Amino acid sequence: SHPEDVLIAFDDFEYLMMRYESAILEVRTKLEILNSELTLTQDDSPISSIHSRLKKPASIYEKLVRQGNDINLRSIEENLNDVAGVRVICAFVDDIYKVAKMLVQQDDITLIEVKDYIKNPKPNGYRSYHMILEVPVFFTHEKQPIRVEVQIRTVAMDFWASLEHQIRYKKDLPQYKADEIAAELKACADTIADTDRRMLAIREKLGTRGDKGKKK
Ligand code: 0O2
Repeated sequence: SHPEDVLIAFDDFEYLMMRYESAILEVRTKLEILNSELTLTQDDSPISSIHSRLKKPASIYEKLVRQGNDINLRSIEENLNDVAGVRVICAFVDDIYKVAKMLVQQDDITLIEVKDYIKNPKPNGYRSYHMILEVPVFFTHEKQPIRVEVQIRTVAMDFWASLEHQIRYKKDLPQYKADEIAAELKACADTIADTDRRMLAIREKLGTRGDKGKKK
């Protein structure tokens, strides 16, 4: 038996997960629609890809324990903002802010929290734009607001975050080695951020992504 089995044993656990999965679908659809329209009105797609995941019971359990919160369904809804997670990969840094703005300005979306790790990178070099949103989902008998964590980053930021995430799990290193690797990773993150800036400057110089005049 696993510790998270206590969660799965709750009557409505599956139902709660279905609701988070539905909220993921709603947000994904909104993003796909924005991308379709922007692809028509501009030269290129601002969104390269969209990924989503439902947090696994073991991770939900572990996070509630780590936070010192109760282990029950209400506690999940009240204390976890990232059970439903959507990751949006953009081509250029300015696309991130464009997509975020267009999503948040939709009148059924409630913005709960923003963490801009692009303007304020984490000390380890992590960059990404995080938002906690609440999106209403219509079920058979009611409409419910559901929380979704949306992470928006460039292809380059995503490349760094994926590799850093892999490396982080290899922990049994002597301290001096760990420090050395952390410094290397930070340097790579800064190089990548610089490359993102230069790619954006190139695009601006070319003047591509022009308005095709179809915008309202
Ligand atoms: P997973 O597997 O992606 O779900 P918390 O969520 O409580 O740990 P906080 O401050 O509430 O922290 O959330 P934050 O920092 O806005 O976002 C946390 C998520 O962002 C992480 O989820 C990662 O997906 C990503 N993230 C944050 N910092 C880093 C980092 O330094 N490196 C990488 N690779 N990803 C990061 P989880 O829950 O850790 O994992």
